[in-house]
Amino acid sequence: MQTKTLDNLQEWVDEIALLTKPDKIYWCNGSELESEHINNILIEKKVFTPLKKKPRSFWCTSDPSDVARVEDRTFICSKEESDAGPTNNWMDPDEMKSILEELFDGSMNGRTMYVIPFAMGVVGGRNSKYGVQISDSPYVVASMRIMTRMGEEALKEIRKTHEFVKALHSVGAPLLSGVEDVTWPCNPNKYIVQFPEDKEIWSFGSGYGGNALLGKKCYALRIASYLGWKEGFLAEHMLILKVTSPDKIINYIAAAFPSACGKTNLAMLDPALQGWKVETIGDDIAWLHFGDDGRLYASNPENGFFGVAPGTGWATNPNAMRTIELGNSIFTNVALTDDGDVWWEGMTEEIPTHLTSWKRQSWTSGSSELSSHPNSRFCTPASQCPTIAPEWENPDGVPISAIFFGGRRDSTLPLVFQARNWQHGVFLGATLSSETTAAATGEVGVVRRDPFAMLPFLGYHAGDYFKHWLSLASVTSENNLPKIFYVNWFRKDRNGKFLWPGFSENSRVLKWAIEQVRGETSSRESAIGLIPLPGAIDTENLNISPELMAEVLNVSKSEWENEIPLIHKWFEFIGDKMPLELWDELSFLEENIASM
Ligand code: OXD
Ligand code: MN
Repeated sequence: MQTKTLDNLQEWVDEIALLTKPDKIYWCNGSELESEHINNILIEKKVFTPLKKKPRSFWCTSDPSDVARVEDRTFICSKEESDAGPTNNWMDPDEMKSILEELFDGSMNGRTMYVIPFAMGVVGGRNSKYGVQISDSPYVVASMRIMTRMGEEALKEIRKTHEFVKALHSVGAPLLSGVEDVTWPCNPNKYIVQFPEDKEIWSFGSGYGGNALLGKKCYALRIASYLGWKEGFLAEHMLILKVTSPDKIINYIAAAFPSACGKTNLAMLDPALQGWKVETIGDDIAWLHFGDDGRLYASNPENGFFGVAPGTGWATNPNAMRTIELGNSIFTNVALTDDGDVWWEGMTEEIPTHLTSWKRQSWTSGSSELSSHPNSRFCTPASQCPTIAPEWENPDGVPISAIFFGGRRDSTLPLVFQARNWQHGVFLGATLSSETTAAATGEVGVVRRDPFAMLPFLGYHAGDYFKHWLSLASVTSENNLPKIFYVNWFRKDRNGKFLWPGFSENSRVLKWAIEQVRGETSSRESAIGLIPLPGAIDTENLNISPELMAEVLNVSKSEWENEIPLIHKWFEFIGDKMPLELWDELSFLEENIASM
């Protein structure tokens, strides 16, 4: 006999089939055989080009208009507008559903509708959650198999738990009979819609990962952040790493940086410092739950990495390179080499003389165009990463001792500083700012507030979210909570040159933060928080002068005088729900800067 949930699932699948009118329905089981079958469909349709140089790996290019997340087409349709807040697009859920129903009507005509059961987190884990994505894209099926735990096991758990998020996706390109398909069907009219109270996602018109792999941003961040608010956990845009110091003490660190600001690189860091070891737990999303001991434990709900390709190379992230060398990967919008491998800007020092560009055009070195789109991606299994920590699938997660917030700022924010306490740390998260990147459509390089690096991923009102963060201090003692740090790898000198070398040298900042966590204090109070004392950051074997270190750690009165009005404006934009505690923090900062 079928359980109620299975009936509900079947009912939902029937209802969506009636609406979208596919030619066929296929339930995914996640097997190897199925994967081969899906890949063969994609090869036959010329969507996938198998790589000669990497096993079970494929080159793929999108429609040039469908290359990034579409934030202006992303909606949080809570019942009340005041629950979506000023940082989200909102529409009344009934009104939105009627628009979507019209768009989805017949949208899968001529295509196969895939039913994709998946788990976020390990199947059966205490904090894991489940979903079923319906999609008309075999590219989505192949990618979901890498990025989530997809198939039979997840379905069994859905039968047991009676809980799943309904995640509906269509590329919005019905295929008329006799008409030849394009390699990347999509629709210029895009909608990425979350209904948090109904635990539903409706995504229309795009095949790009952040818009179409619904377990990732739509579920594990937007829907899960709302669930976290209601259920008492956090769903965050954070990497998770494990650091082992030379004395074999282990610390776990979570770090929130906006999209395309180096989370994957930090998560797989090869430390420049002798005797230090970094291992990877996750590179993009962390769910944080309180353990029985009152500490925060982080787990990575994903199963793969969907990393930005350009800038990932043997010099900057050798562990990501080793991960993809093992194959089983999908490369989208990068360049194809003449001998059947992939290449992108920043992969190797030597630039190939000839490539096929992401636009499928012949490309020669010296060309004024980039060979790969700046937001081109590799999609690869996390288990293949040589630095993956053995506990990355620990269902209860790992205890976090420090949280880093950071962005891409060419001035004002020093290389690193520490919050005085939890409330101050929440202020640092709430005021996080960064220059925009190619991960979303729109202008690149514009400074914007990106609170907790969650601006595009908040499933509810930003003011309520800040309150939720503040409230954690009343659940446990301050001592149990992670210490909070703010980092900026991207500060530049007057000539526009980066002041800090970054990448493996960032291990020096990790070391200082861990010393702070361990109470081996080497900092001083400044107007903005605790700053490393001169010489406290280990610069051994690094060719950097004390003067340059002072510049990269400088707190400039005039730069902060320019910054404070921007924070003011931001808090006013959040409106009545902006917590008073954070206004107090701003006043304190203002007084501190004034008296510098
Ligand atoms: C991502 C993003 O793809 O943040 O991780 O856009
Ligand atoms: Mn991300």
